[in-house]
Amino acid sequence: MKKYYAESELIINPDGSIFHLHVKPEQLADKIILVGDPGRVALVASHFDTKECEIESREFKTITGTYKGKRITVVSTGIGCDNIDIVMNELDALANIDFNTRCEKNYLHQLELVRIGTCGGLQPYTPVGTYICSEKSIGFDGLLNFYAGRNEVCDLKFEQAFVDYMGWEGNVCITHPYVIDADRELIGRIAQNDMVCGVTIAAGGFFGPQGRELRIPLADPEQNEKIEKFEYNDYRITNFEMESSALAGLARLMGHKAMTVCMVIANRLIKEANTGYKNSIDGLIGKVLERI
Ligand code: R1P
Ligand code: URA
Repeated sequence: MKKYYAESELIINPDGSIFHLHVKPEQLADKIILVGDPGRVALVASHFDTKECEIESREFKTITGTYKGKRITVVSTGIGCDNIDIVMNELDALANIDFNTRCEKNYLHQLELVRIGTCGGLQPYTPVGTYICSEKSIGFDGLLNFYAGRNEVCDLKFEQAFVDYMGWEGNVCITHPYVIDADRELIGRIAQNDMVCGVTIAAGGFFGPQGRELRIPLADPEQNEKIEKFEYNDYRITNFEMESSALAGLARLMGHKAMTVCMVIANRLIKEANTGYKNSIDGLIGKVLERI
């Protein structure tokens, strides 16, 4: 007996598109590039040879087209893992639920998702301009804790080692972090030998959760100093961004392949930032389009 998804659970617009993205099932490619900034969608699509659709709804801008014969959809997610919950569930529904019957399709339609983002570097070898692939993500965002199967897909030993090291056990103010791997094959294909692979902290905010203190003091004033020095099985934490954990975690639970690669725009150790990064991220976009 196939599960039926009621109108309140899977919201389909009168034109047959999915609720937030406004995309219809036939408009989605199997290869998907996710970006945070809606303005970055046009930059990715400027490389396309053809364009078949362009859709805009809230912070979600979508273009499907082709690059050197590959059909690719580029979607903006806006900022944060809450938006990744929406985007991943809606993309998965477009691929794996029949919108006419509101039931799951017979076979899994696997998607390949690469997020191209910006991040803050945490090591001396991750200066501004470095491309960092998130081999593992530590989710400070708590999203995956709401889904069954979370313990089966997460690296629980790494998780415990990190919580013990930070001294956060029993601290009810801080959400229990989850540790999740990106798709290994995808990482190998996209990173090749010109990107750094590391552990990314996906934070539930840009300021406090990333150890930035403006006028309000932090709950753990030593947070970033400890994070920069953390080591586990030869892994070091390389960068902060805000979506890679939710993307890798939901993709794993849904059966899709996903990873994140970010360009460093601020190095937190040496306190430098590049606000004019919008042109230089095009180099990273070019590499991902060639390798996806
Ligand atoms: C914060 O400035 C935003 O930048 C990073 C973070 O993950 C967060 O979304 O990624 P994007 O440049 O893709 O938005
Ligand atoms: N994006 C983040 O989330 N953090 C940074 O420091 C830079 C970009």
